[in-house]
Amino acid sequence: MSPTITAFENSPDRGRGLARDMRIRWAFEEVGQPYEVRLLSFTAMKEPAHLALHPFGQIPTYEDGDLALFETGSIILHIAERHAGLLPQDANARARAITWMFAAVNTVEPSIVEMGMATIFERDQPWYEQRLPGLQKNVRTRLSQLSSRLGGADWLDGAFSAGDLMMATVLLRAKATGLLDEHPTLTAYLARAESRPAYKRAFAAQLAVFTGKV
Ligand code: GTB
Repeated sequence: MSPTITAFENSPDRGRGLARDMRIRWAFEEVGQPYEVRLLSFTAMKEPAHLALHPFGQIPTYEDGDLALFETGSIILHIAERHAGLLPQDANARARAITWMFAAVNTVEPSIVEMGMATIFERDQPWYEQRLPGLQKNVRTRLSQLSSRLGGADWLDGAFSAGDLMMATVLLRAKATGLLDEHPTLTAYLARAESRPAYKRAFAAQLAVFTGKV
């Protein structure tokens, strides 16, 4: 039996790569592991059956035999540790790749998500225009720092790794804020990631949920 993940039955972006099941789909495609997808409505995500898998009532989850996981970082690390292709063999390089996974979700993603959420949910608030510059500044700081570190390299630390996979999916959300365009190094990095055949297969599979074209 292939592992099963959960995903949105109705995603706000209509399957264009922003919902976090994209990360898991991409990781599976990179390592050549087939997978099943169970689609959930927003109502079903908050019901006991799903809460037993995911305490916060979110997607994605991962089930394989008697193992159930939530949190994309944990799921991708699990996949990367069991299959070749997403983490280097060398112990130090492996530790650095895992560090980039954490940096993506812990250090770069929060300001991007905060700004994205404010743009969607707080746009009509009287204080939104005052708050926006601070939110943008926080995103710009992280993107500048990341761009400086990447410099002229193709990937964050040697060959493409789970760290790049995670960072690229975070940058997809930054692209939606419009601020990524200020950093040609990062737009080129993201384009490199998006041109990977595994990414394209994952993107097509997520989109197919909404277009019906497999
Ligand atoms: N830290 C968790 C992880 O990494 O797994 C975060 C999981 C998470 O945020 N899941 C979101 C969710 O289930 C979907 S990905 N939200 C519903 C809820 O909390 O009730 C976030 C997301 C969804 C859709 C878009 N979009 O369409 O633009 C962008 C981001």
